[in-house]
Amino acid sequence: MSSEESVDANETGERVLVIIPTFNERENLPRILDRVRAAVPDVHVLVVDDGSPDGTGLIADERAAADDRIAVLHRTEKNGLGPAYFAGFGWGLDHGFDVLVEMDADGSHAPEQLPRLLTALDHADLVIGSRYVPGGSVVNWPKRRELLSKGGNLYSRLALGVSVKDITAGYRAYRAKVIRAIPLNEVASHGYCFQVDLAWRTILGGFRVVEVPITFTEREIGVSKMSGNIVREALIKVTLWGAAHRWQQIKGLFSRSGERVSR
Ligand SMILES: Nc1nc2c(ncn2[C@@H]2O[C@H](COP(=O)(O)OP(=O)(O)OP(=O)(O)O)[C@@H](O)[C@H]2O)c(=O)[nH]1
Ligand SMILES: [Mg+2]
Repeated sequence: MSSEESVDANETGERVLVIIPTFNERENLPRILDRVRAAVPDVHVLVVDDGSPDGTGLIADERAAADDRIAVLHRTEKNGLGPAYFAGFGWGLDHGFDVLVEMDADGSHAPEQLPRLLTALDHADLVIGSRYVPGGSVVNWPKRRELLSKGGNLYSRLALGVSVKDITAGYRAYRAKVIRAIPLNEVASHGYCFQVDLAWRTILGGFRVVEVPITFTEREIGVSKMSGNIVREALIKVTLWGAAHRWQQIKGLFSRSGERVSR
């Protein structure tokens, strides 16, 4: 699709782009694309493939050739989830979309629940598909993985002082204006902590964040890209952001009391 082409609006009048990052998802990609088409027929899809050695990019090209609402962004090497999404966001903004959705290729994020996220966007700038609000759930997760996720969320909530229950979640719908307001080139996070980074910047920017419950289902096919490095990066960065924020607050208190004294 070229930038001159118009973008069809969905039922709500918003032009929605679902961004699906892929690395070695050849079996999962056709399934997720079929499910998206069936559940939300009008949305556009952008597959962002990091040169998957298993040929996922070719499958994406075939699907794009057969469906003018599917496009593919090919990147030459595996460069992390954050940069893949940022490239997808840039493409979405360039092509005039109003809503940018993040969705995994492995079936963990049910396309059937996307209407729920899009409806909630009527009263929000970022909607997070949440496993940890009432009604949300996780299916087939090993205990260790669940503890890691819950621990990461609890730590982030405490360190940053935010109330979002699932700030690490990767099923999201952003209004384009939020992404436009965030200097993505300053978001250095490569691993999945870019999700925390973006939510944090969204909150600091004064945008409205809403969580809706989702059922998150562990991938059945393919290999997870989660690693110890990703967890370590998240832990260190969240701690630094929280400390920096508290420091700003403390400085603010001192300068306010200074003002009172000098008056
Ligand atoms: N383009 C691109 N996609 C990636 C990269 N790393 C992961 N992905 C994709 O991002 C999505 C999430 O990756 P997963 O490996 O499922 O990670 P996860 O869901 O956090 O971890 P699991 O719960 O263990 O599956 C999938 O669609 C992956 O193919 C990357 O470096 N580049
Ligand atoms: Mg996954």
